[in-house]
Amino acid sequence: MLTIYGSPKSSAGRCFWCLEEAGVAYETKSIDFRAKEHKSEAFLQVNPNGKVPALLDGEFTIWESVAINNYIADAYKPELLGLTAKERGLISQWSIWSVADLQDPLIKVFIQLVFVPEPKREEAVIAQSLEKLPAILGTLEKSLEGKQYLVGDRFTLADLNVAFVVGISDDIKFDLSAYTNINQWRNRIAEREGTKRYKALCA
Ligand SMILES: N[C@@H](CCC(=O)N[C@@H](CS)C(=O)NCC(=O)O)C(=O)O
Repeated sequence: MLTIYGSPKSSAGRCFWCLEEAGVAYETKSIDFRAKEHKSEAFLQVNPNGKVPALLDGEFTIWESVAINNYIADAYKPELLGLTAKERGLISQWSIWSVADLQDPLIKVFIQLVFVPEPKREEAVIAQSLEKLPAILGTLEKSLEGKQYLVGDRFTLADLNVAFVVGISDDIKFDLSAYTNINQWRNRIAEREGTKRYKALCA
């Protein structure tokens, strides 16, 4: 039995989604941040960074959400990782891009709007981050031109990891209406049973 630490509404969300796509049985251990459980000796044994998510598979432990997804796919649904070296390379490219480039401005705005009380908000951080989004989202929009999915014309970890981060735009009410290809791709992904099961966990 697999054990995932964290909540579907955190960075761990992409791992819950991947577990649902892989169709593998798992149990959840939520971590009480207010009680500083993530910094407890017991949890630091699981993830020395004191962060969620982390995944246990028997005696095996892994942390860092994109790496966890690679592991889940590799172990339980390898086609999500790509069928050829070229597909696997491109899926890795998009997965890394989602956290290295796309996530940074979205998360900065999310933190300001959701966690920082209004009088203390750093409007400059919000403005600078929002300014970066059109170019980054433009890369995704162009890459999806004439395509159903990012790699190999079927749903893979590239779609899951990128769509998870694009989802932050809903939380910050960023208007995506001009991005036709991204919207069609998101609608396609939303129809998947794995996506529906994951979204139900967040409801
Ligand atoms: N790069 C890590 C980030 C994990 C992360 O920052 N998790 C947050 C929750 S969304 C956390 O546990 N924060 C606790 C802390 O930083 O003390 C991953 O993607 O797994």
